[in-house]
Amino acid sequence: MLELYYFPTATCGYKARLTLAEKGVEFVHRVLDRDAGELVTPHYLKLNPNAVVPTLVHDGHVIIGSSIIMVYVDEAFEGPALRTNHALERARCAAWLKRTDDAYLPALGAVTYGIFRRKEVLRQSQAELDAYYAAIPDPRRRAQRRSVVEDGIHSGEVTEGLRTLDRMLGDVEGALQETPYLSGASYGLADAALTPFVSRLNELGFAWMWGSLPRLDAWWHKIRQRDSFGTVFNAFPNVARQQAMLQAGEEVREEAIKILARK
Ligand SMILES: N[C@@H](CCC(=O)N[C@@H](CS)C(=O)NCC(=O)O)C(=O)O
Repeated sequence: MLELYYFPTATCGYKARLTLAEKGVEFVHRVLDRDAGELVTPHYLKLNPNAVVPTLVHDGHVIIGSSIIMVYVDEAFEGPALRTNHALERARCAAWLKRTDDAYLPALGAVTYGIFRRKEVLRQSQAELDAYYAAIPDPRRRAQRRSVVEDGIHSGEVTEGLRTLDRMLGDVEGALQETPYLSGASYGLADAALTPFVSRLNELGFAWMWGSLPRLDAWWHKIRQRDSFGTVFNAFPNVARQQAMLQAGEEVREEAIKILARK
Protein backbone atom coordinates (compact mmCIF):
# COMPACT_ATOMS: atom_id res chain seq x y z
CA MET A 1 0.00 0.00 0.00
CA LEU A 2 1.15 3.54 -0.76
CA GLU A 3 -0.01 6.36 1.51
CA LEU A 4 0.81 10.07 1.40
CA TYR A 5 0.23 12.30 4.41
CA TYR A 6 -0.17 15.97 3.58
CA PHE A 7 -2.40 18.96 4.13
CA PRO A 8 -4.10 20.46 1.09
CA THR A 9 -2.10 23.70 0.74
CA ALA A 10 1.37 22.41 1.68
CA THR A 11 4.06 23.37 -0.84
CA CYS A 12 6.08 20.24 -0.06
CA GLY A 13 2.94 18.16 -0.35
CA TYR A 14 2.39 19.64 -3.82
CA LYS A 15 5.90 18.52 -4.83
CA ALA A 16 5.12 14.92 -3.87
CA ARG A 17 1.58 14.98 -5.30
CA LEU A 18 2.71 16.43 -8.64
CA THR A 19 5.29 13.67 -8.91
CA LEU A 20 2.72 10.97 -8.15
CA ALA A 21 0.29 12.51 -10.65
CA GLU A 22 2.96 12.73 -13.37
CA LYS A 23 3.89 9.08 -12.79
CA GLY A 24 0.23 8.06 -12.76
CA VAL A 25 0.65 6.31 -9.41
CA GLU A 26 -2.44 5.70 -7.26
CA PHE A 27 -2.10 6.28 -3.53
CA VAL A 28 -4.16 6.63 -0.39
CA HIS A 29 -4.59 10.29 0.51
CA ARG A 30 -4.03 10.83 4.24
CA VAL A 31 -5.19 14.43 4.40
CA LEU A 32 -4.28 16.08 7.68
CA ASP A 33 -6.02 19.05 9.29
CA ARG A 34 -3.10 21.24 10.31
CA ASP A 35 -5.26 23.68 12.22
CA ALA A 36 -6.78 20.86 14.27
CA GLY A 37 -3.29 19.83 15.42
CA GLU A 38 -3.06 16.69 13.30
CA LEU A 39 0.64 17.27 12.57
CA VAL A 40 1.48 16.96 16.25
CA THR A 41 -0.47 13.85 17.26
CA PRO A 42 1.66 11.03 18.73
CA HIS A 43 0.75 8.86 15.71
CA TYR A 44 1.93 11.43 13.16
CA LEU A 45 5.04 12.46 15.14
CA LYS A 46 6.10 8.81 15.10
CA LEU A 47 6.02 8.93 11.29
CA ASN A 48 7.48 12.42 10.95
CA PRO A 49 9.17 13.71 14.13
CA ASN A 50 9.57 17.14 12.52
CA ALA A 51 5.77 17.63 12.52
CA VAL A 52 5.76 18.55 8.85
CA VAL A 53 4.36 17.10 5.65
CA PRO A 54 4.69 15.24 3.37
CA THR A 55 5.23 11.73 4.65
CA LEU A 56 5.11 8.77 2.30
CA VAL A 57 4.48 5.29 3.65
CA HIS A 58 5.14 2.49 1.18
CA ASP A 59 4.26 -1.00 2.40
CA GLY A 60 4.98 0.15 5.93
CA HIS A 61 8.28 1.89 5.08
CA VAL A 62 8.29 5.57 6.04
CA ILE A 63 9.96 8.14 3.77
CA ILE A 64 10.15 11.81 4.70
CA GLY A 65 11.58 14.86 2.91
CA SER A 66 9.67 16.05 -0.14
CA SER A 67 12.63 15.92 -2.55
CA ILE A 68 13.61 12.46 -1.31
CA ILE A 69 10.01 11.35 -1.80
CA MET A 70 10.03 12.72 -5.36
CA VAL A 71 13.16 10.79 -6.30
CA TYR A 72 11.86 7.67 -4.56
CA VAL A 73 8.54 7.78 -6.42
CA ASP A 74 10.34 8.32 -9.71
CA GLU A 75 12.59 5.33 -9.10
CA ALA A 76 10.18 2.93 -7.40
CA PHE A 77 7.25 3.08 -9.82
CA GLU A 78 6.48 2.56 -13.47
CA GLY A 79 5.46 5.57 -15.53
CA PRO A 80 7.33 8.28 -17.40
CA ALA A 81 10.88 8.79 -16.11
CA LEU A 82 11.12 12.21 -14.50
CA ARG A 83 14.93 12.23 -14.57
CA THR A 84 16.97 11.27 -17.62
CA ASN A 85 20.14 9.17 -17.58
CA HIS A 86 22.10 12.18 -18.77
CA ALA A 87 24.63 12.99 -16.04
CA LEU A 88 24.52 16.76 -16.46
CA GLU A 89 20.72 16.85 -16.46
CA ARG A 90 20.64 14.71 -13.32
CA ALA A 91 23.10 17.07 -11.65
CA ARG A 92 20.97 20.07 -12.63
CA CYS A 93 17.88 18.36 -11.28
CA ALA A 94 19.63 17.52 -8.00
CA ALA A 95 20.71 21.15 -7.66
CA TRP A 96 17.15 22.42 -8.15
CA LEU A 97 15.81 19.97 -5.58
CA LYS A 98 18.49 21.00 -3.10
CA ARG A 99 17.71 24.67 -3.61
CA THR A 100 14.00 24.07 -3.02
CA ASP A 101 14.85 22.38 0.28
CA ASP A 102 17.61 24.70 1.50
CA ALA A 103 16.53 28.11 0.28
CA TYR A 104 13.19 28.37 -1.51
CA LEU A 105 11.00 26.55 1.00
CA PRO A 106 12.08 28.61 4.04
CA ALA A 107 11.73 31.73 1.89
CA LEU A 108 8.27 30.84 0.64
CA GLY A 109 7.15 29.80 4.12
CA ALA A 110 8.19 33.18 5.50
CA VAL A 111 6.51 35.06 2.66
CA THR A 112 3.28 33.04 2.87
CA TYR A 113 3.04 33.40 6.65
CA GLY A 114 4.18 37.01 6.70
CA ILE A 115 1.66 38.10 4.09
CA PHE A 116 -1.31 35.80 4.46
CA ARG A 117 -1.22 32.97 7.02
CA ARG A 118 -0.48 35.31 9.91
CA LYS A 119 -3.99 36.70 9.60
CA GLU A 120 -5.43 33.24 10.30
CA VAL A 121 -2.92 32.45 13.04
CA LEU A 122 -3.51 35.77 14.81
CA ARG A 123 -7.21 35.00 15.19
CA GLN A 124 -6.28 32.74 18.11
CA SER A 125 -6.29 33.81 21.76
CA GLN A 126 -2.92 34.51 23.45
CA ALA A 127 -3.04 31.13 25.20
CA GLU A 128 -3.75 29.36 21.92
CA LEU A 129 -0.93 31.28 20.24
CA ASP A 130 1.53 30.28 22.97
CA ALA A 131 0.53 26.65 22.53
CA TYR A 132 0.81 27.03 18.75
CA TYR A 133 4.41 28.28 18.95
CA ALA A 134 5.33 25.75 21.64
CA ALA A 135 4.19 22.88 19.39
CA ILE A 136 6.85 23.69 16.73
CA PRO A 137 9.59 21.20 17.64
CA ASP A 138 12.60 22.97 16.08
CA PRO A 139 13.57 26.11 18.10
CA ARG A 140 14.90 27.91 15.01
CA ARG A 141 11.69 27.32 13.07
CA ARG A 142 9.72 28.37 16.15
CA ALA A 143 11.55 31.72 16.37
CA GLN A 144 11.13 32.32 12.63
CA ARG A 145 7.43 31.57 12.82
CA ARG A 146 6.99 34.02 15.69
CA SER A 147 8.83 36.74 13.76
CA VAL A 148 6.80 36.37 10.55
CA VAL A 149 3.48 36.14 12.38
CA GLU A 150 4.18 39.13 14.63
CA ASP A 151 5.98 41.43 12.17
CA GLY A 152 4.44 40.41 8.84
CA ILE A 153 6.00 42.02 5.76
CA HIS A 154 8.41 43.93 8.05
CA SER A 155 9.95 40.76 9.45
CA GLY A 156 13.54 40.30 8.25
CA GLU A 157 12.54 36.72 7.42
CA VAL A 158 9.95 38.00 4.96
CA THR A 159 12.15 40.63 3.33
CA GLU A 160 14.97 38.09 2.91
CA GLY A 161 12.42 35.54 1.70
CA LEU A 162 11.19 37.90 -0.98
CA ARG A 163 14.73 38.52 -2.17
CA THR A 164 15.46 34.79 -2.28
CA LEU A 165 12.31 34.15 -4.33
CA ASP A 166 13.21 37.00 -6.65
CA ARG A 167 16.60 35.34 -7.25
CA MET A 168 14.81 32.01 -7.73
CA LEU A 169 12.70 33.49 -10.52
CA GLY A 170 15.81 34.95 -12.15
CA ASP A 171 17.53 31.55 -11.93
CA VAL A 172 14.52 29.87 -13.54
CA GLU A 173 14.61 32.40 -16.37
CA GLY A 174 18.33 31.75 -16.81
CA ALA A 175 17.89 27.96 -16.92
CA LEU A 176 15.10 28.26 -19.47
CA GLN A 177 17.45 30.17 -21.75
CA GLU A 178 19.47 26.94 -21.99
CA THR A 179 16.80 24.25 -22.09
CA PRO A 180 12.98 24.12 -22.54
CA TYR A 181 12.47 22.60 -19.09
CA LEU A 182 14.40 23.28 -15.92
CA SER A 183 16.93 20.48 -16.09
CA GLY A 184 16.78 19.52 -19.75
CA ALA A 185 14.74 18.84 -22.84
CA SER A 186 11.79 17.20 -21.13
CA TYR A 187 9.53 17.81 -18.13
CA GLY A 188 11.00 16.39 -14.96
CA LEU A 189 11.31 16.50 -11.19
CA ALA A 190 12.88 19.96 -11.23
CA ASP A 191 9.80 21.38 -12.97
CA ALA A 192 7.49 19.63 -10.52
CA ALA A 193 9.57 20.91 -7.60
CA LEU A 194 9.48 24.55 -8.72
CA THR A 195 5.82 24.60 -9.72
CA PRO A 196 4.38 25.08 -6.20
CA PHE A 197 6.70 28.04 -5.57
CA VAL A 198 5.63 29.90 -8.68
CA SER A 199 2.04 28.90 -8.03
CA ARG A 200 2.07 30.32 -4.49
CA LEU A 201 3.44 33.65 -5.70
CA ASN A 202 0.68 33.63 -8.30
CA GLU A 203 -1.92 32.90 -5.60
CA LEU A 204 -0.69 35.94 -3.69
CA GLY A 205 -1.13 38.05 -6.82
CA PHE A 206 2.65 38.37 -7.11
CA ALA A 207 2.92 37.43 -10.81
CA TRP A 208 4.26 40.98 -11.25
CA MET A 209 7.54 39.54 -9.93
CA TRP A 210 8.08 37.82 -13.30
CA GLY A 211 6.62 40.56 -15.49
CA SER A 212 9.96 40.94 -17.25
CA LEU A 213 10.84 37.24 -17.39
CA PRO A 214 9.23 35.94 -20.61
CA ARG A 215 10.69 32.43 -20.54
CA LEU A 216 9.45 31.82 -17.04
CA ASP A 217 6.04 33.17 -18.00
CA ALA A 218 5.85 30.79 -21.00
CA TRP A 219 7.03 27.85 -18.83
CA TRP A 220 4.39 28.68 -16.19
CA HIS A 221 1.71 28.74 -18.90
CA LYS A 222 2.90 25.35 -20.21
CA ILE A 223 3.04 23.83 -16.73
CA ARG A 224 -0.54 24.88 -15.99
CA GLN A 225 -1.76 23.01 -19.08
CA ARG A 226 -0.50 19.70 -17.74
CA ASP A 227 -3.04 17.22 -16.36
CA SER A 228 -1.00 16.90 -13.19
CA PHE A 229 -1.47 20.60 -12.43
CA GLY A 230 -5.26 20.37 -12.47
CA THR A 231 -5.26 17.08 -10.56
CA VAL A 232 -3.22 18.56 -7.75
CA PHE A 233 -4.11 22.24 -7.60
CA ASN A 234 -7.86 21.84 -8.15
CA ALA A 235 -8.28 18.97 -5.69
CA PHE A 236 -9.44 21.15 -2.78
CA PRO A 237 -11.15 24.21 -4.25
CA ASN A 238 -11.48 27.06 -1.75
CA VAL A 239 -12.61 30.29 -3.35
CA ALA A 240 -12.74 32.22 -0.06
CA ARG A 241 -9.10 31.35 0.65
CA GLN A 242 -8.06 32.27 -2.90
CA GLN A 243 -9.69 35.68 -2.53
CA ALA A 244 -8.20 36.24 0.92
CA MET A 245 -4.72 35.42 -0.42
CA LEU A 246 -5.07 37.81 -3.33
CA GLN A 247 -6.32 40.51 -1.01
CA ALA A 248 -3.46 39.95 1.47
CA GLY A 249 -0.98 40.12 -1.42
CA GLU A 250 -2.57 43.31 -2.72
CA GLU A 251 -2.29 44.95 0.71
CA VAL A 252 1.50 44.56 0.80
CA ARG A 253 2.27 44.80 -2.90
CA GLU A 254 3.71 48.34 -2.79
CA GLU A 255 5.84 47.49 0.24
CA ALA A 256 7.10 44.32 -1.47
CA ILE A 257 8.06 46.30 -4.57
CA LYS A 258 9.98 48.75 -2.37
CA ILE A 259 11.76 45.90 -0.56
CA LEU A 260 12.89 44.37 -3.84
CA ALA A 261 13.98 47.74 -5.19
CA ARG A 262 16.25 48.18 -2.15
CA LYS A 263 18.20 44.93 -2.72
N1 LIG B 1 12.30 19.47 4.36
C1 LIG B 1 10.92 19.10 4.54
C2 LIG B 1 10.14 20.35 4.91
C3 LIG B 1 8.70 20.04 5.13
C4 LIG B 1 7.89 21.27 5.54
O1 LIG B 1 8.40 22.26 6.09
N2 LIG B 1 6.58 21.17 5.31
C5 LIG B 1 5.67 22.25 5.61
C6 LIG B 1 4.63 22.42 4.51
S1 LIG B 1 5.41 22.82 2.99
C7 LIG B 1 4.89 21.92 6.89
O2 LIG B 1 4.45 20.80 7.06
N3 LIG B 1 4.71 22.92 7.76
C8 LIG B 1 4.00 22.74 8.98
C9 LIG B 1 3.18 23.96 9.34
O3 LIG B 1 2.88 24.80 8.48
O4 LIG B 1 2.79 24.02 10.52
C10 LIG B 1 10.39 18.49 3.24
O5 LIG B 1 10.89 18.85 2.18
O6 LIG B 1 9.50 17.62 3.31
